[in-house]
Amino acid sequence: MGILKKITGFFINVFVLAWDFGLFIINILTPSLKPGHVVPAHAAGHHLTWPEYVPPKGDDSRSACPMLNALANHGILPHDGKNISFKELNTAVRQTFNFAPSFCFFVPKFSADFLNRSYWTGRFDLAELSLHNAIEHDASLTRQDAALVPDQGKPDLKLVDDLLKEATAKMPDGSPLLTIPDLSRALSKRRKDARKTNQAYSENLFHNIFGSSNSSTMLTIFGGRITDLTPMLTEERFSEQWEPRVLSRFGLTMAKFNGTVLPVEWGAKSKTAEH
Ligand code: HEM
Ligand SMILES: *[C@@H]1O[C@H](CO)[C@@H](O)[C@H](O)[C@H]1NC(C)=O
Ligand SMILES: *[C@@H]1O[C@H](CO)[C@@H](O)[C@H](O)[C@H]1NC(C)=O
Ligand SMILES: *[C@@H]1O[C@H](CO)[C@@H](O)[C@H](O)[C@H]1NC(C)=O
Ligand SMILES: CC(=O)N[C@H]1CO[C@H](CO)[C@@H](O)[C@@H]1O
Repeated sequence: MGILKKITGFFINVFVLAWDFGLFIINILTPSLKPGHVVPAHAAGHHLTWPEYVPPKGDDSRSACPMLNALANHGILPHDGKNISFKELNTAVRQTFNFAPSFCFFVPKFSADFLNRSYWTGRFDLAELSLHNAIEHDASLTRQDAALVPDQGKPDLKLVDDLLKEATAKMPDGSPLLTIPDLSRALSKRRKDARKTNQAYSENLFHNIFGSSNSSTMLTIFGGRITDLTPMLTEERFSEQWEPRVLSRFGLTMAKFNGTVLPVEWGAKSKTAEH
């Protein structure tokens, strides 16, 4: 990478973190959104009605990310999952999941970088996001390792079932709820199992933290609700009347998110050490 690119990259990161922290503070100071009104007007899913779900077929492109696949399955991103701009990804993730704009810029920019494309003008197919050891990593909760199952575009229903069964808490209406310790336990089981079954298994702190971040969205954006996670993880579909459970006016910031991720990762670490 050119030195100029490195320097620009550094300033972009500093800017995004400062922007994110600003939004974190503004979220504390401003009133929350009302349940039922999280998805903005003119966006798909406003007033709790989602565009029709059509499962992927033929050579539709899908990624290792259940939530991005759901966007394509509901036609919020192109249904074939191809030729998507990074800017379009940013907007779709912000409006649909109520992630903060800082996050919605950061992750697509990170993806454009590892695909050697421009964030501003570049395009990608969903399957390209599954590049091994960029974001995609071993011991995921809904996918077998890439060395065992090269097509990362489909969930492994046995793994999903194992995960959903970990939920120990209950909603007031009695439906099951996934907690931080539940998720830590599930991650540490997956890591132990993947280590045993995959000759090419690799793990490092960077990917562990990303793994915990990616799965922690199940606790934040999905509020741990198994009734919403079940269609999302098995069919990559929004449940009827779904909306993000994060009510912050400017969305879920990376600063706030870290408050969930670190306890999950800490719990998974200590459980793996115990074995
Ligand atoms: C902003 C663009 C995004 C990109 C580029 C992206 C990319 C990815 C990739 C490549 C993976 C696979 C990681 C692995 O190997 O486990 C992944 C997993 C995951 N992502 Fe995303 N993602 C994005 C947004 C989101 C959003 C908005 C959510 C939730 C609302 C989400 C939730 C998840 C979850 C729960 C997993 C873990 C699945 C598993 O462990 O099997 N992602 N993401
Ligand atoms: C991708 O989309 C852009 C912009 O809409 C378009 O100009 C281009 O021709 C498309 N490429 C393919 C391969 O469809
Ligand atoms: C991006 O460029 C780097 C350095 O030239 C190269 O090692 C890497 O394989 C490229 N990645 C992709 C996805 O093409
Ligand atoms: C949150 O944690 C990630 C690592 O998961 C780190 O890169 C980032 O700087 C942290 N962000 C903030 C705002 O603390
Ligand atoms: C939604 C989410 O937390 N996605 C994370 C998945 O992992 C990548 C990189 O490995 C992070 O950049 C994303 O923030």
